[in-house]
Amino acid sequence: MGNYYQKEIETASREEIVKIQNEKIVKQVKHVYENVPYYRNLMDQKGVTPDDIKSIDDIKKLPFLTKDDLREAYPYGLMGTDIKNCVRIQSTSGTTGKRVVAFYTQKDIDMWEECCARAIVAAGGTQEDVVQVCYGYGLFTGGPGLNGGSHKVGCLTLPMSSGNTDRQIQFMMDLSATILCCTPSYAAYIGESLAEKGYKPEDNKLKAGIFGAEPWTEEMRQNIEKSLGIKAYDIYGLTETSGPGVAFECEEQTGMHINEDHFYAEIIDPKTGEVLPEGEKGELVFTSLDKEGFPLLRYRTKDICILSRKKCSCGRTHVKMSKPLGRSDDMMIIRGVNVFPSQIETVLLNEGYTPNYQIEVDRVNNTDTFDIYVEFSAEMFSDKVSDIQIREQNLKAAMRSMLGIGPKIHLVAPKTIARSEGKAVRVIDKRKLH
Ligand code: DLL
Repeated sequence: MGNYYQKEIETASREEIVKIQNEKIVKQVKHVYENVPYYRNLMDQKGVTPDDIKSIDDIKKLPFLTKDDLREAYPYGLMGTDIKNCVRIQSTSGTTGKRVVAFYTQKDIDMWEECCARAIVAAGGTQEDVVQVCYGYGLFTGGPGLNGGSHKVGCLTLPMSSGNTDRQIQFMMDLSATILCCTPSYAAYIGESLAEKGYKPEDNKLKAGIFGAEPWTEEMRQNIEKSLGIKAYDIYGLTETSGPGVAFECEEQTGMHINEDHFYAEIIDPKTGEVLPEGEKGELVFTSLDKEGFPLLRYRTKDICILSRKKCSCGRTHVKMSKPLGRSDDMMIIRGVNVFPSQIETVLLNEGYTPNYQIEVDRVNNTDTFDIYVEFSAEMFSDKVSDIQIREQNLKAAMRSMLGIGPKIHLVAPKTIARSEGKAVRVIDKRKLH
């Protein structure tokens, strides 16, 4: 059993959690109905009134919200309270279409930061720690969320933001940072840069990392844990629900506990909208039970995952979500075959490559092309063209056996694929499919 930031609620019995959810949902639906005309319309169209919601089980009666609704209601249409009560805006990192803009009251910020504090304590954080936050600060929720959580725990916080890796490393080493917060791709890059500068994993004082905001595999976890000499924890969230900290990993590292006293999770069939039983794979839907500024009900995340109520050895009782296994919209269909970028990453790391790669999909003469650019490491370097060809063929075969489809592999020199300081752009899909 580890430490908890808010032990009573993090280890509450099922009955206690349901009781809290029952009370909060009744209040929240009434609040939204009275304050958010956009959602009131959706409820009216479905013939549901706040009186129909008597407990958390009644949530199924409510209409879903989607990203399209957010676009339509942009910017203020889903705000849950007057501007005068809100103190902060955050926004998505997305560049397509209109951005998602979320609003926070001071109470919302406190709740969000407490969720992040739970994640930091679950990763072993205490007042003794020096937390280096290199998620982006600004509109993106990563920096502000983990920064706030780190303050709540009482850690010495380094608000680095992303980028300038030499400076990150200098601060990390000079100030003996013990916990690193950033995207997993940036963590892998920092590990690689440390090695290049001649540091061994044991030369840094880091003990843990809290990595999220993009999909990453178990293989990537092992790669980061080894290169930095730490335990790497996953953290999940989205701007629409506040930001990081909606769910976080504990010492078991087998899924992320969802902060169920604030966020109610459902898994639905993305095609029919039907709620699926525990253990089934489907689209994750969140209801924020007590947010005031941006109180989304039944928001469809498009993240595909599985929920589990299996007892956790850490003592936390909140339901766990698997790593997102893809998005209902990131799955690529290449020559009729379903391909998830995470499968490609798994193969690359299993075959001893670095996590520096890019996937390119295009359509030429009505046929899909599928190319993977991956860096070979210095040890693999060979002047002999035939050596490189053999490596490319082997990797292609490994991909084919995982994916059922063989991509064209391009081994490229170390450092030729652009490094990411935030979310890595892994897939370039040039096909116009929509
Ligand atoms: O990425 C919030 C965040 C910041 C989470 C820092 C964790 C750490 P958005 O930019 O709105 O918010 O993107 C949300 O990113 O729907 C997922 O598809 C993806 N995502 C977030 N965390 C994870 C994760 C932030 N741990 C979208 N694993 C979500 C896989 C993740 N995907």
